[in-house]
Amino acid sequence: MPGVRGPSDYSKEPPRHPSLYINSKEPFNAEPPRSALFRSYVTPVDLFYKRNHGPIPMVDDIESYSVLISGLVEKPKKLSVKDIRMLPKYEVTATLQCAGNRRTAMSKARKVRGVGWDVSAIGNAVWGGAKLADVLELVGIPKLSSSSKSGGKHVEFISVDKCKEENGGPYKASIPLIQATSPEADVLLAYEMNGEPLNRDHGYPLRVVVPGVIGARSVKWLDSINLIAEACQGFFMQKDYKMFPPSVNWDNINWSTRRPQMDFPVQSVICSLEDANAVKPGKVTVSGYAVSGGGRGIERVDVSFDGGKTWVEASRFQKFGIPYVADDESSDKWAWVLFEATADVQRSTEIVAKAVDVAANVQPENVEDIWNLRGILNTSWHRVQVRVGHSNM
Ligand SMILES: Nc1nc2c(c(=O)[nH]1)N[C@H]1C(S)=C(S)[C@@H](COP(=O)(O)O)O[C@H]1N2
Ligand SMILES: [Mo]
Repeated sequence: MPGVRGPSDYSKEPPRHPSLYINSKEPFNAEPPRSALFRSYVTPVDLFYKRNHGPIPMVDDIESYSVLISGLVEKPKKLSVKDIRMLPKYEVTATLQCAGNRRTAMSKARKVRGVGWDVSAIGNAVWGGAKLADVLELVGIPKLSSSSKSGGKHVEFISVDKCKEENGGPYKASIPLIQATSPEADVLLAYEMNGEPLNRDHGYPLRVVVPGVIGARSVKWLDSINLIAEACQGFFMQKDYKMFPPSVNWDNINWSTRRPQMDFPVQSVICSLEDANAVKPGKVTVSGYAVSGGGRGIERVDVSFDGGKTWVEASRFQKFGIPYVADDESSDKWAWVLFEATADVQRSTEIVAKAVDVAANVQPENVEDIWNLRGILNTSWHRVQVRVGHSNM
């Protein structure tokens, strides 16, 4: 494995920000406090959630690092970091969201299996790197191909981390070739995050970023790329990150009946309040994030200050001073929007948020209706309780 290797224990983990909430120490899974998310449109790297399945890989010698592209390609090739940096550089602002975001709330409805996450297994970053569509041209696959000449229809990304789900093998995932070779899909081999070289936690020296798709497909510490006829058969594609109906349990599950989850659905979360809060009577301003998969913009965010009986429309924004218009050229199509709404609150109540994307998809009202045994894609209306105290607060 040229240049990058996956350790077999946790003795060489990188330093991390002390304010992260740690959901699991080994492998390291952590998310920032809610307040870190709505404070800035671009999430600082040290506060960006970290989702791992094994010890963090290390680079001993960046000069010897290369990515091998092989499989069903006419011209297999090894690419060094230099080769990749020689391609045109793109900066894509994209929100990465773990499919397990808000799992803890789903497990309160009924038990689910998986790492518990509050609402911050999500972050928005400016990813810098080469487009995968340009990289694949170097091995003879033209733009907008759904099949290579030798029958490759999927692009598999293989890492070097040692994951117990893969019996000590590396993390891997794939996307369809048509998405990989479409310049519009903005799939990157990224070497920068927020203008700095990637750090170890987020995939140094090179990671895949698949905008609009659950985080699980954005493979970190890329070692090789494989052109294959069928989707990747790895654990994380076939035995995890699939959405099942509420009737499926661990006794009757048949993994092969479902497709690997790709795009995520419309989501919104209030980040300025915790699940339960005490406030003084008067004006309450709530803020948070809203995002949808597949590059669909956010058409509207509705906020209710009375448990969902009546709604006000929140204001939406991305970049300072530029009005957000869903699907307009001026907006970042792969990125979240932040929202804000204010109301006069005199009584204890439940505050609720729900977003609508440009395809008019709406978040489901209740978590029970979308419960699934792996606890993925909890996009139910986000609710927080506020207790209003009139004296001695
Ligand atoms: N090699 C590798 N890539 C990986 C993972 C992993 O464990 N190993 N986790 C995936 C999952 S489930 C998510 S949500 C994102 C998290 O990326 P981040 O840690 O940069 O936030 O990385 C994805 N890529
Ligand atoms: Mo994830």
